[in-house]
Amino acid sequence: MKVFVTRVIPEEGRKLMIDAGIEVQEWKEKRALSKEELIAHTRDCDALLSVSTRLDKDFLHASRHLKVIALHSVGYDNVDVEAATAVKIPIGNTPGVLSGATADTAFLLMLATSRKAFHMHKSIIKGEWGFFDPTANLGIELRGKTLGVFGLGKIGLEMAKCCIGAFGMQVIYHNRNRNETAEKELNASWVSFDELLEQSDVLTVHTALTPETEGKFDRSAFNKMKPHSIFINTARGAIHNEPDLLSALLKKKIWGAGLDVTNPEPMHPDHPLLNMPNVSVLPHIGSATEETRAAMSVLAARNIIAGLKGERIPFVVNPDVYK
Ligand code: 8YV
Repeated sequence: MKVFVTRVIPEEGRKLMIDAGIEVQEWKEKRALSKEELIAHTRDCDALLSVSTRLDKDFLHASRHLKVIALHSVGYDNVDVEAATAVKIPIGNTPGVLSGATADTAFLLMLATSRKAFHMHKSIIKGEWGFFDPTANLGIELRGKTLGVFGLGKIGLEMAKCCIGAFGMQVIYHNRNRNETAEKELNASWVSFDELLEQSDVLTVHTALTPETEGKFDRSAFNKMKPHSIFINTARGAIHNEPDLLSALLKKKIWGAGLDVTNPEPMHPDHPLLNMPNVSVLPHIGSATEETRAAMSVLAARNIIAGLKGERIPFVVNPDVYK
């Protein structure tokens, strides 16, 4: 049995597959594969372990011989899941193990933005640490403020816990369905989307990218937010409209923004958001810790091993494939 892996992954996951008797063929070049290359490389493989690779209908139809596809991510917006189900390929993801690391990144962006930390660091490098002015470089404080979570699932819950523990923030959230565990554990209140926009001092996005959430944070949403609010997105860049975000910041409709995800990725190095004092941008490193990436590779490997044994994969995103 042979698996094609679209990037070099942590040793933990690779070893698990090798120990299970699977031949592991990794794509070692530092560039993404084209669709044609991906089809060609998976042609003689039984499984695919996919890292940040678009798997569209054409690819899935051309690769219907695959017994399983494991993603090295919790998000599966990169995959045409309906097409995978139609050709009976189970798709697996890596839920849970990256919640802490991703929430840490959201917290880091919130705090860095509130104190203009990225901008201040750049100003030292530019030789601008000069005369002390008590009215300059002022940030805003987070103690006792309201955290609004858009998509209170595992990651949102971790972020909310950090914000309560560090700053005693009140938590409000908007989900399609109420999260009663979070309501009990965090004393969080469900609010409508408009109320979330109007009441949050920090609004943090932790939802999946779906047709319903795509472009959700646009001009009309930013216009409803508080002028002193901070917008944080560590989920997917396509959930916010980037030109509308830029314009909301320039027009002071909101105070600041922290992004680990942009639209498109990578963000262009000349993008104006990168030079705004109240904006912090990171290059999609939410899950990038040694511990989390190792754990993700292990879950992905477990999906591959089960799929190749003909068993139900443990973290399936399209359970209909087993009907
Ligand atoms: C992944 C992510 O590491 O898991 C996700 O959904 O966004 C990331 O943390 C990245 O997409 C690479 O697979």
